[in-house]
Amino acid sequence: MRLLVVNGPNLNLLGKREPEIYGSTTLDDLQLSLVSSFENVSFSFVQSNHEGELIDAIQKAKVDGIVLNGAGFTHTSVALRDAIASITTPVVEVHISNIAARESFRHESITAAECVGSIAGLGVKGYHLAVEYFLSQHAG
Ligand code: CA2
Repeated sequence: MRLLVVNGPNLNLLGKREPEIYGSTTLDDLQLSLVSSFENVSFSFVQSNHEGELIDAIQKAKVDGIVLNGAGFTHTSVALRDAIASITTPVVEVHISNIAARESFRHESITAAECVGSIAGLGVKGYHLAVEYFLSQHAG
């Protein structure tokens, strides 16, 4: 199965700043861990600080599922939501931190309603759990 993992703005800093919120795993560590944990999955990875690049990646994806951490755009971007709504590929939203337990402006996800489901607050393990979900669906 083919999965695209999309990470939004500032997640290139994962593991390098604010470890008390986001942990010490870097984005490279996370991507390598996914590849080595799921040998039967063909992964592609996109990280961008630019809304349009995230939208292009979602529109162009030829995969069986998308794991999306839209980061700050989760709470602001109608355009990102529209991109998710425009495709038939299922999207699982992941947040490393528990957005419900943080500042009120993080409580609303504009994108979540267009996703099949969301995982938040379980650290980078959430990405692995999202992949497990897709694998369970793929198995029928
Ligand atoms: O918890 C998450 O995964 C978030 O999507 C992360 C976003 C935040 O705006 C969302 O509310 C929740 C922020 C990503 C910034 O990532 C950093 C990682 C390390 C150091 C600094 C920023």
